[in-house]
Amino acid sequence: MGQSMSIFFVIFLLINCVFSWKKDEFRNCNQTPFCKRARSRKPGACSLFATDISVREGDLVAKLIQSEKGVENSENQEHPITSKPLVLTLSIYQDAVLRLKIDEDRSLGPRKKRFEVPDVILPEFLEKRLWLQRVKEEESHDGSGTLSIFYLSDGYEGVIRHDPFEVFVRESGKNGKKVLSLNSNGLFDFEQLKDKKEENEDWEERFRSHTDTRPYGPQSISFDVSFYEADFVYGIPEHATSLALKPTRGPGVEDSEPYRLFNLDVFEYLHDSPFGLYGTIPLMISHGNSRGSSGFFWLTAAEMQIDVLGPGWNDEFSSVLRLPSDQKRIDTFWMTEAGVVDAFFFVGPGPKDVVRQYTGVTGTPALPQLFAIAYHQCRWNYRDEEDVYNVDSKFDEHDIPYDVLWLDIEHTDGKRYFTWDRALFPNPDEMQTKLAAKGRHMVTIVDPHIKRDDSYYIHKEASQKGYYVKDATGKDFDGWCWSGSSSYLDMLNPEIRSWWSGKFSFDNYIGSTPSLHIWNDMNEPSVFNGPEVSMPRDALHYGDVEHRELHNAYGYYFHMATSDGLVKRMEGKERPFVLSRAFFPGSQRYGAVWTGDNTAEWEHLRVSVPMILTLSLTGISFSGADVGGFFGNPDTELLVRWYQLGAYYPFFRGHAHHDTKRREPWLFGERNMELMREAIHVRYMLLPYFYTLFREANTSGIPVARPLWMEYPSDVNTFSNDEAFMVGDALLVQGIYTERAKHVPVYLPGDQSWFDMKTGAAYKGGATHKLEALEDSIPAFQRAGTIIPRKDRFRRSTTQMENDPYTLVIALNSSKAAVGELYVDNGKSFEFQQGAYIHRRFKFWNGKLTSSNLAPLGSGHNKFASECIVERIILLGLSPQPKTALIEPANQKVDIEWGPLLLRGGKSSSVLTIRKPNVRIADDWTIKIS
Ligand code: NBV
Repeated sequence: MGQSMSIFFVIFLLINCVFSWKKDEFRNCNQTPFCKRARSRKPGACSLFATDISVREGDLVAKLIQSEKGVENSENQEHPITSKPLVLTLSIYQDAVLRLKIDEDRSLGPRKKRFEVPDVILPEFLEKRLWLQRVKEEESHDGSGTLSIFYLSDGYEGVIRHDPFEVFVRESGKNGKKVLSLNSNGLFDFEQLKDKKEENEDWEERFRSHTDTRPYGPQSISFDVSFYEADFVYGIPEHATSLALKPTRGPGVEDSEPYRLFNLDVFEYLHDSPFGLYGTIPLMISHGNSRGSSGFFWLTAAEMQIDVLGPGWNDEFSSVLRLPSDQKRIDTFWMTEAGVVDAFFFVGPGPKDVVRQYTGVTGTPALPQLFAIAYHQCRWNYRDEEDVYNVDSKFDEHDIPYDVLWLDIEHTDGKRYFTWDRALFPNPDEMQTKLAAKGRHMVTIVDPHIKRDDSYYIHKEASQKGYYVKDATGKDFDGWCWSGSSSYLDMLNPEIRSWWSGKFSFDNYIGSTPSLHIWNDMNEPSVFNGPEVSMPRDALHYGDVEHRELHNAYGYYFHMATSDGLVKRMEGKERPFVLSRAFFPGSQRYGAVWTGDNTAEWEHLRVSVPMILTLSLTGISFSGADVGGFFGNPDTELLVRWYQLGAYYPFFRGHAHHDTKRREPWLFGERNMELMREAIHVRYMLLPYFYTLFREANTSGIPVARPLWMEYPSDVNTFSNDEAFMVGDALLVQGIYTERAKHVPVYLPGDQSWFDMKTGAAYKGGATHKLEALEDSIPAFQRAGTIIPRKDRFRRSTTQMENDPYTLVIALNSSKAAVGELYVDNGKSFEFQQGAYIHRRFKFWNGKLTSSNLAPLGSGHNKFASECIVERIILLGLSPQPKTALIEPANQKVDIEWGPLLLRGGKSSSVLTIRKPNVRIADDWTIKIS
């Protein structure tokens, strides 16, 4: 490292270590020209009308033209509107999805095509397009003019109002209620690309010491979207804030920033802020008691800012706007710097329907390998091989299972990824092999900044091949990051992605073995000396795409190429595991994400839940937060509570900054270690249930961790509850977020009972219970009417649990019935896609527990075999005490036991335990209790 470089680093680190979140480093809306302009627009300002409406090749096509009044009005303004028409296209798809595109009319010759994000929408989705047959015209009943109406699905129709134009979905029929609409408040604006004719501020923008050129002038788009019958809106990660989004404008809202969607590496982020963090998903979901849910998704990769408009925000304009007064609604305002309108309307009507509709467009989450959903141990940094062996053996010594040990940036030779610091890690393959012998895996970090060092093979090849992102002058973009002077691969280019993925082959990545997986950090991308710690907006990508158009998708492409690399190196035989910090719609297909650099504070523990639930709602099911908090030293109680909560995160990893004290579970005394071990044990015990849920997410998009209202959509008490969450449909978990808590209130929804997971004690649904806060666990309840499969024997890692027997926990509802599922495959390969799995349905009804097949019969099935048996069945909520249990039809008798499950917090109940029925999970069977 050169001297100047070292000085730069020291200064950078000092600045970052001394201060927390540096507000001034990041732009607010006022400092962001497109956001400032858009926010100053008044409702009703849009004077575009739809004309030339026709059906072309199964789509509705129209022109949007500026009315004469609109052109006149705008001439006196700072940015007069161009009067060139825009082209609007509406397409309909199966499952009631309406897609709206609006772009410039290319036949009128703008010199550049605006960027449309490729590689996100599934090809299968495009095949679901329906041929729009007929458009009928009618006069609206509320006097708002002519409407063109078309069939969307049974129950819904799409509508375009002509003047001023508005697009909406409504329930079928003349007076059908609106579900979602765009431009009802007349805020639509579309800045068309321009050629530089005169000198003015259009051609560049400045922030602090940075100037970004704007060769095409301002090119932003903004519009309002309304969600009808909505009580709350959710989604649009990533922000550290509540699950139900708070209004950012309107009466009573002081000076709030809009929710910003701009992938940024934010140092020490705050725990309650609309500020943009590492990833972006422009999907908003509404939910309300009267109708249910709907969703709106805008596919653009440019910076976006979204206002949630509080009630009464547009009161003074109500006479200009023709909004239905008989329907409650939430208005929102979407602004983006560039791109096109490519928006999707999802009608729901249930929350799960919206998630299914959205993941139908962008893909369902990949099914991870089994090891990846177990516990991960990370730290910046495990120093050397000795440290690794030591940590690994301590887990065994203390009987704590773990599956993956992680190596952060210091394991490399000078932050040259794919290399090893050979002084610290002389035998990386041997190290991995030794861990693999215990069934454990390792993860190394691979960041996108490539050290500009001619002796580094990746850089040498990349620069020779011209694979780097270019700066505005056409030279390789050069920025500072961990590796010093660095360049960034242009991951938009498929050829470069393919080259990159080849770098993970065992021949290329020396010292890697099949048990090594990958962590992508800093892929926003983070550039220490760039504007807002990222890349200049005028940097250039493949196909002359400006970075401003692509920014939010950069990390997505990097994640994609890395994940493809792991698939390739194993010749398609194993599922990849790649954790990414940046994300975008579709990231769920490539691996897990985590919530970045949180802090060891109680409020960060609390906000981890809404952050994970928001990701879950927007397709990213496999996510977690750093357990313990990345920055700072958690006190022991906080650390223990974090393990107890983290055990239920879909992605469960302990991680810490290098300046923090070591915090492996055995460093806090016997009792605290026991508590952390117990928390990790709970996760291992529940792995069969979690894995079944990951498979459900993989087939349907329905996430593993769910807001309560996803399971109880008509219970208003759940709508803004983001302290508790569901794991699947059977488990409710309530975190404890305060120090030395004596009591914890837990709201249990529904009219059925809930059973304390530890004691089996029953609690009434539809009530808030004030529970004693116990040291040994956080409250977790099984819903009556469900069956949870578990594996209760503790091993070193998941691999060693493969042949272990199962426990089934049956929680009976008031009809003395329950159902549940179990999904099992080899936990590793893609063969499940050809049907190599076991999928069972368990049903308890009328005193009988039956196991039946849920997998489709036919080719490929039965290719996965398992000898695993059920060794124990626990029945909660049974009375009176039964006398016998018989396996039918042979009527073979099995041992039963009646007694308390466990005494805790003064409550316990008697449960029935059926011992050693030893029926195989792969078989059909019935056990009768009487
Ligand atoms: O690679 C070092 C860290 C990593 O441990 C952390 O998890 C990332 O979010 N990384 C950020 C860069 C430095 C952060 C101060």
